[in-house]
Amino acid sequence: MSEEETKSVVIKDFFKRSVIINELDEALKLKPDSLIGIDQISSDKLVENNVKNIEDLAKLSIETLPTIEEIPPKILQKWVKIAQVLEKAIREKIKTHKKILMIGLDNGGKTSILAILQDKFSIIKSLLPTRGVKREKLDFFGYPILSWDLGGQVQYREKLYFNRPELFFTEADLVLYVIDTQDNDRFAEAANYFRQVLKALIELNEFPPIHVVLSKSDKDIRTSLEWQNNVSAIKNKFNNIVGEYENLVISYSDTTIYQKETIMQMFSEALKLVSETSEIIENILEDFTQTIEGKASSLISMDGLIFGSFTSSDIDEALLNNTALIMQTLSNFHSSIGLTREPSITLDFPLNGFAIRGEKLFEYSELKIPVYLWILSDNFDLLREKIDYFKQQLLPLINLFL
Ligand SMILES: Nc1nc2c(ncn2[C@@H]2O[C@H](COP(=O)(O)OP(=O)(O)OP(=O)(O)O)[C@@H](O)[C@H]2O)c(=O)[nH]1
Ligand SMILES: [Mg+2]
Repeated sequence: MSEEETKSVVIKDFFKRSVIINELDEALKLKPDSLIGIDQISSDKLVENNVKNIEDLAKLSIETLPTIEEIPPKILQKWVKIAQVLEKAIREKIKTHKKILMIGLDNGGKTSILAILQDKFSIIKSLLPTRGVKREKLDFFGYPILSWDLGGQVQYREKLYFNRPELFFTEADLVLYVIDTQDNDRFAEAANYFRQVLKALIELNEFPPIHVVLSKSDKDIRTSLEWQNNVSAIKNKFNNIVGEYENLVISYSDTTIYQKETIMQMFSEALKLVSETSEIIENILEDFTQTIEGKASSLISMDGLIFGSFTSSDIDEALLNNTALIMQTLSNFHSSIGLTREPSITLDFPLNGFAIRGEKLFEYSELKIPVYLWILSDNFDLLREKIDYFKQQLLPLINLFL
């Protein structure tokens, strides 16, 4: 399938099956109830209020939503966001790939992280310092990505990147700034480089989301006071730098190449910053969790990308996500020895009065990667009844995640 055709299919997934779309541009002129999740009565109410089609719906502003009788504001907000994503996708014909910049001092662990992400475990041992910039096209969880790994040795930092910043720092969709948490002698140097990168971006009028990767957070040292002090020192330094600029926010994740799941969680957090649809996915997960009276839910691909989570407690979220990632590793192992993949996986904690269950929802991208909806709950009675409704809403959003 050509990229154009793939995209039409992705967009058609937003519409009810009975709706026939010949030209994508016409799709925005359809009545609101041609979208999955909008019923006819609500659609008629929208039309009465001059929201005649999907284009009108996308034009509403989330901040100043009109009050429409019988449509709760939260629901209307969700529909507006979906209409906006759809409009953008149709108008832009979707950019073909996202560009991710990996930046940080030499020896920080950038190339190693990219290697682990691609399951290239055996090359780690023989990695050499990256010479200049290494560009690579990756199939990132089934999404096309271009990674730019900027070698951090001093000669490149001093003589290359800042002499021609427009060649390196433009059109990035995401910046991952990698810092070695074990190398406290170089925190000041790392912070200094970070400041230079920020300055270059701002001068170029580029404002990609920035995620700081606290690398080499190996399991055996994480409990040590020294490592914890190191992390606090890094966050202090970096937050101070960011504080000098208005409206600039950064987030952090810690990783170690010895636990692939830390790298998957870091990428999931970072990609959520880039995603157009992650916020809507999380709204839908909230609605779902409340509808089935669960404690937490997460949508995770079999290769470990966490599209979104909902919970009212961070402990429940950590419990659910970590359990789900390990159960998925187990399921992948079972599949590798020839067992059929189970559509539903459950782990029971009878003494604690709850269970964790993963339901396979669908497969996405040309790689046919299974996606599971994971739920932490003490009662799964409502799940069977409601799951199809949410599945239909989530699929198109996953296809447009990046
Ligand atoms: N203990 C530990 N060592 C790591 C980890 N990640 C990377 N390393 C080691 O750190 C060294 C440098 O890793 P690279 O990935 O080459 O670093 P880089 O940031 O790409 O360096 P440049 O290409 O010079 O900018 C290698 O010896 C890795 O094995 C980690 O999570 N824990
Ligand atoms: Mg490197």
